[in-house]
Amino acid sequence: MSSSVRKTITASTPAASLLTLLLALLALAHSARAHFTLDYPQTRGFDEDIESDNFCGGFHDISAARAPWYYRNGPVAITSHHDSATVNIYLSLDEKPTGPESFLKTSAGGASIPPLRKDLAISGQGEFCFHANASALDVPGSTIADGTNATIMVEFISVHGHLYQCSDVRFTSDASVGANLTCTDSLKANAAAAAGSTSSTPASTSSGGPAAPSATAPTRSGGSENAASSISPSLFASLVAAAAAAAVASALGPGISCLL
Ligand SMILES: [Cu+2]
Repeated sequence: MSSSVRKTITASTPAASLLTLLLALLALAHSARAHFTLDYPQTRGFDEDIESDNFCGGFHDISAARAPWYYRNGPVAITSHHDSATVNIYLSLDEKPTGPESFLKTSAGGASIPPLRKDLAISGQGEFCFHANASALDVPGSTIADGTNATIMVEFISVHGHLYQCSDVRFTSDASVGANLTCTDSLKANAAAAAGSTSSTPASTSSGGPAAPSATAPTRSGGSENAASSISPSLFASLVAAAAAAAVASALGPGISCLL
């Protein structure tokens, strides 16, 4: 937080002191919230400041160790820090993807690669998990089998634009890999209907997924913001609405405030 902003809001009234406290808590909450994270399979890396880089959220190098991933219907788990978002899951079959185009076409032969999952509309903050079936993809000239190296890229579209995370994996046909995750495709009803009617979404109908209107995931927001909210929800809301919008935006820098 810049000193000029802090000075402006640190007037000597109790309300201003409370506002200062709230802004400090909000700054903490922001750093803990971080748009979205890829939780499984393991992300290449996460930096919220460069997560909008459409090549793996700014992490361009292959991970030292690939994670085994059940390619016939494996889980992809994220945590969303926004109330609503749309998720796409892409796949590259290149040994070393060189850019976002590696997730659209193979480098050898230029065959197009359909998305693993597309237009997954999610509602509510917290953990979400989707199944994806790479074995259902038709990619001429490429082998999709046990032992194939691949990279998964998750695109998360929210009020903060398009954000990306990648995971380097090695396909396994061992269904027990990742099976310890509780993975239910928690999509909004409208997204489920859309996915169900999209024949080009190969993985969407496996395990009866999209038709189940399991609606929204439970809201699990970060501890910092909960602490701030519990001071007084209505005061919190009005202070934030009146003053924090401008102050937090300028204090935290352009473009990235999870509260705006
Ligand atoms: Cu965000």
